[in-house]
Amino acid sequence: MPWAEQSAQSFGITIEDYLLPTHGRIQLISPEGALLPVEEQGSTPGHEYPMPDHETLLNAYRQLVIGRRVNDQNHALVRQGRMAVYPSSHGQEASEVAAALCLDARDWLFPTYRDTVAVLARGVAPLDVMTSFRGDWHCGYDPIEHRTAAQSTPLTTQLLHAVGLAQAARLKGEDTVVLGMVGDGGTSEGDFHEALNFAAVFKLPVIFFVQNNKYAISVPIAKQTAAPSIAHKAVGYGVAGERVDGNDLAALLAVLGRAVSLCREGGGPFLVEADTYRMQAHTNADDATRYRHDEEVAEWQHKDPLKRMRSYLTEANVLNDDVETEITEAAENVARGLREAMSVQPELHPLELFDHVYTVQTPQLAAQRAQLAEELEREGAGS
Ligand SMILES: Cc1ncc(C[n+]2csc(CCOP(=O)(O)OP(=O)(O)O)c2C)c(N)n1
Ligand SMILES: [Mg+2]
Repeated sequence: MPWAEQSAQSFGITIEDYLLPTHGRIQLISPEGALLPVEEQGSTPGHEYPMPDHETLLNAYRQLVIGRRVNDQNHALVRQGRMAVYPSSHGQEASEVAAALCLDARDWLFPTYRDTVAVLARGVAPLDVMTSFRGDWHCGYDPIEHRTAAQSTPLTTQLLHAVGLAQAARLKGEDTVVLGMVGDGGTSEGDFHEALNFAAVFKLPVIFFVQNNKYAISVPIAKQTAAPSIAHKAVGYGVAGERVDGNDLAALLAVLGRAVSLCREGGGPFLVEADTYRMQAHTNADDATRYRHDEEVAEWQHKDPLKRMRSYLTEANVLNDDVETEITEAAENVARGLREAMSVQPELHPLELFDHVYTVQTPQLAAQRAQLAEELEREGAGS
């Protein structure tokens, strides 16, 4: 029996009900921080998700606070001219943190340029993550050591790499789960469809995690797709899709956690769409006021993932002033480290730009390298 039918049967539902996302989306905690009654969680048969335990939530909340602080610190460093570019995930931190924490050390994460907070939550040192955004080096960490690919700027290429890695891991007999991150705009790329189809046909343990933050730079989601939701796209490939409140850390951990378990047991791939919002401009090169209204941003302010989790954990007596102070101090330490490191000018070697692009350099690159070497020498001679 095909694997999806088997999973559907284990939940006591039809294959269609298994592959299609729940009606609406999964949400466990209200924007005010209250645990929602089961009938308001958006769950339908086979799409029920238990609440993660307090220890898991507190650990994730800590990453959320650090992630928000790093987002805001980096935003400031760019404005001060100390960093080249920073695509902030302010407002999306719950999705970022959950993407990393649902995985084990043996798994692999494939992030985009927006997913710095996920890479941090995966355990990569903050300064190493920021190296590429400063323009100092292609990638500041060792992808193999952290089982976290370099953050991808070419849209959606990372999903093909994610699928390829999952296939390779299977051939090696490993039980690795791979999570590939992508934005709403990225789902319009051919690579998205190819990656999903390949993963589905070969039943690979890949989670396609789409952060639908409503915009691809200035292009709104309504101009991106006519599908009822991005999660609905999964069914066309025979992949199970789920839609989750992307600002609800508890719901994200529950949905992604189950997707990881099912993938590990051979029930993958999965597509999870997080319903979230980009609170700041696309990058420092973008003026968001030119294509969206303040009222829309204010509406999402109300759904802030951090405030929601803080309220819930405080009400549950898991978080108190002492714990909150300790977490805030940890976040401040990370921010201070970033500020100090970005105030020092590293000595860079421009010619290194050409290294590691290809194993064997193309004649064109060799010529460009020679040209730059000559220009640098001339400059040096003149100074
Ligand atoms: C292949 C490719 N085409 C175009 C671009 C330019 N580009 C950079 S970000 C972006 C928008 C992507 O939007 P989305 O996938 O929703 O991610 P978000 O930035 O919202 O996180 C575009 C078109 C690119 N980086 N790569
Ligand atoms: Mg987007």
